Amino acid sequence: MKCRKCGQKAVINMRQHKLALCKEHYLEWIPQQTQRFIEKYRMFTPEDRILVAVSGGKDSLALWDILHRLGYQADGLYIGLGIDGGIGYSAESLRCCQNFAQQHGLKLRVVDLKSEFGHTIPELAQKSARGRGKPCSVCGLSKRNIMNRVAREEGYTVLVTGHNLDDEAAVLFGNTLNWLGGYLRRQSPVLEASHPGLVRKAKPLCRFYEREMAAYALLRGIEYIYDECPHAVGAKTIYYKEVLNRLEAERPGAKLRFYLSFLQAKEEGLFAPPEKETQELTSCVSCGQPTTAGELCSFCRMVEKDYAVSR
Ligand code: Q46
Ligand code: ZN
Ligand code: ZN
Repeated sequence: MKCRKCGQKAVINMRQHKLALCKEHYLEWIPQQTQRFIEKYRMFTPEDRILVAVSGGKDSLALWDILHRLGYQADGLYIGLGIDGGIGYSAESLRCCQNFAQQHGLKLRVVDLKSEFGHTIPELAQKSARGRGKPCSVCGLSKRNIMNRVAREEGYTVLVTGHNLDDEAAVLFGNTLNWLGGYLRRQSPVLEASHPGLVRKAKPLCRFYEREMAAYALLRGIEYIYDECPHAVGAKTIYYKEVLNRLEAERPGAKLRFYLSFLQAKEEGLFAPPEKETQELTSCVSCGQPTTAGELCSFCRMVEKDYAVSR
């Protein structure tokens, strides 16, 4: 297989694009495409101050690398979840993020859940009814609260995450199987801030396949944590990813078409919100974040109750 641009040996063949590229041209193509998506979905401009949520995995570190290469002002945010799972998951992922930041002279902000809020994610999941022993719901809630809070308090205008096409298609598949209208309406490459207390969110990698990101990270020599979070085992999205991979193997491009046709249908008004869908948001009295949950937001209720008990 030869590179379509220069005829040298190709390192990747993207059947869905009918495009094979050599290392040099692939490493050029990815940032060019990312820039196209940033503009197409009006994610941000060079004037924005960008906060990249980094987990130590290939996608978020590749995203940080791409934004840096494109000349954006992007700092990293790492949230220490305190997950070990017998593989030192959090410690190793933090090390990868710090290593990347240091190599590229970039600023990494670290928030450690245990030292700032008293508990790790597994501890919170044990205590909280919301977790019922499974940490992902507690973890998602904590990450959303902290990411938005840091972005707001430190003057970032946009928060970006490394979700790739496989992630987005799996979530879309789950939401479609259950026709979850509210989630379908909100799923988008860019989510405008619907309240002064919220920061705009964007997913610049949403049109890249996971294997394209893995190839990019590898070819750029980015050191990332290979292991998935140990709590991801058995998650529904992993099952949806497998189903979609089977479809993709037989019909190259199926995943991308599924996602892009959804975006198109949305643009054409298929998921327009009902006229009276206004959710009242108030500010949490403890952390100031917008909430629909009453005086205290769900995150503060969870950590304050547990924290107060253990102090
Ligand atoms: S980090 Fe957290 Fe994920 Fe681990 S505990 Fe679940 S939600 S699986 S992206
Ligand atoms: Zn080439
Ligand atoms: Zn709060």
